[in-house]
Amino acid sequence: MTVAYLGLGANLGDARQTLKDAVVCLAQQHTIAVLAKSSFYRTAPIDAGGDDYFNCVVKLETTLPVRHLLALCHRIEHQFGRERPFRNAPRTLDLDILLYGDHCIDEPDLIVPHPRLTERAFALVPLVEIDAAIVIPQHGRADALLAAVASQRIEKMKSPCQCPILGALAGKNTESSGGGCR
Ligand code: A4P
Ligand code: MG
Repeated sequence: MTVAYLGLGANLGDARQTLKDAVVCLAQQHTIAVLAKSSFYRTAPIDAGGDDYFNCVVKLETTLPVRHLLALCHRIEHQFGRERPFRNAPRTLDLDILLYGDHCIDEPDLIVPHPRLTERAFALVPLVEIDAAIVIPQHGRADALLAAVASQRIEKMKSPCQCPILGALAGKNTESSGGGCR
């Protein structure tokens, strides 16, 4: 079992509802146990256009090797209607592997820790919310990086995602979900 952190982002369609459904969808996977999720944050697009994003971070435990986890992320993005017309285009759902245990991977199609994690408030702030003392391999404590991204606009949503589903899904009972994988 490996503990991993996924960054979720969306700024097309009903982005907030999409994030809620995507968290449920992750929890419905038999290969994944969702351990924690951050609040939702409304964030200014960074290096991108379009509407404000909604972002959050999910902490999970998984039996999946990292490449299988990446493939699962791509599959779920596809289910949620993700298209890639150009780099950093607005998206219905983006799932990035921020951390996978303490692994450091540097391959053409997979870089972990995520290469831009340390530069982005929309990833760092929810990550630190979940695990205040988390260490990013090769970078040190995440909370020490927050000052450098303090100018990026990020607003914590007042009513965090109400997801009784995470408890309900302990037994992976998809019948009662009322959301989740599409
Ligand atoms: N890839 C390599 N490493 C990883 C990883 N750790 N996790 C590859 C996931 N994918 C990884 O990804 C492009 C390729 O990166 C994939 O083929 C995968 O094999 P993608 O999902 O098609 O596109 P992406 O996520 O837009 O790419 P990237 O480079 O991760 O973009 P960024 O840097 O994450 O920027 N502003 C706000 N406020 N909120 C956002 O969520 N997101 C972006 C995307 C820009 N600005 C944003 C936000
Ligand atoms: Mg991505």
